[in-house]
Amino acid sequence: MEMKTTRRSVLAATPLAGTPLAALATTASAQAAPAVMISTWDFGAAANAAGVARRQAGGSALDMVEAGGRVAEADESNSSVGLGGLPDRDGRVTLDACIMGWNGDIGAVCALEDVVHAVSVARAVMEKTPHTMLVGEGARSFAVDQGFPTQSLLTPRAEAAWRDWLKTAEYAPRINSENSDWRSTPDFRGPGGPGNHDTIGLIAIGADGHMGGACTTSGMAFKMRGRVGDSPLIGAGLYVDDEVGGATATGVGEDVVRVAGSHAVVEAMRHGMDPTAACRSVIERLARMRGTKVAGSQVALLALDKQGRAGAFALQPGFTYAVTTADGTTRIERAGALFT
Ligand code: SD4
Repeated sequence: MEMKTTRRSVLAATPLAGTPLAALATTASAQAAPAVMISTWDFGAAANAAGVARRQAGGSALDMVEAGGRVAEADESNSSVGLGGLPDRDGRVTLDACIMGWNGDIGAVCALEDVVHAVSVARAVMEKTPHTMLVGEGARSFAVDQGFPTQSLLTPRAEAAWRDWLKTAEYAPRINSENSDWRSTPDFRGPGGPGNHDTIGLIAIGADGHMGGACTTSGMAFKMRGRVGDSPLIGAGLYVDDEVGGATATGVGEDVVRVAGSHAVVEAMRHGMDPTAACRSVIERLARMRGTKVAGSQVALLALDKQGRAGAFALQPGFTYAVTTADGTTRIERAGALFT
């Protein structure tokens, strides 16, 4: 089935008079046709297309999110997932990923090197080992044993960006930097451009009605060697509960971990909030906890409930996400934000 993508700015950041923290509410997603797949950023449209194609062939939610994650991982122009991801300070690309099924099956890899499809390695950890997470050299050895091909993940463009970064070697994550930071051509600037990619988190409802999710990333650009963010951590970068729904996160992983962001969103939905309200409640909790320490950080949370309602909320404006229905129609939505 042909995939249709339409752009719809559902939310716009509007300051509330006299309020330093301007928050937005959304009802648009709740009124839309039920979604079967959501993923972070505009780039999620291509991932969702691959995922929903799997669903239309009878695939499970795990099949959908793995297929979607692989699209992002294989895309060299994507600077924060898989091949072409920006490296750590030592110039090494290290991948974090996790996957979670409807029945609590989980698998994850951290600091995986030389293997493009970290999400598939995470799935193999889940399905073929007695464990839930493998890291570093152990993760790489396992992947090789499983037949995953190896290659350098550092593309010439990512290496050039790293060498440029080394001139100042300042480490200060910038808001939504993955959308525009190091890309030099106009095509890579701003939401909606073909280079508008980021860490990808995906939640899906499979042909069998069960839910699943995945998250895959090369992590924060120029991170310290050995640093692990939220993305491979079940409960932080991803959580799925088949009775309720699933959630995923993007942005500064350290801040997502502090509030166990994705799990907190799912629990808020369990207690009756719709996905947007649930995401907003956790963003507000983070802001209360950290105050000015998160004033310059981006954290975005994205959720899909069991009814197919999608929603998101972020600390800062600029977070977009892709929502796809069973017929393959995708819309890009813009999340509300706490700060303006
Ligand atoms: C991390 N959350 O490693 C990831 C990075 C990310 O957009 O999402 N960047 O902290």
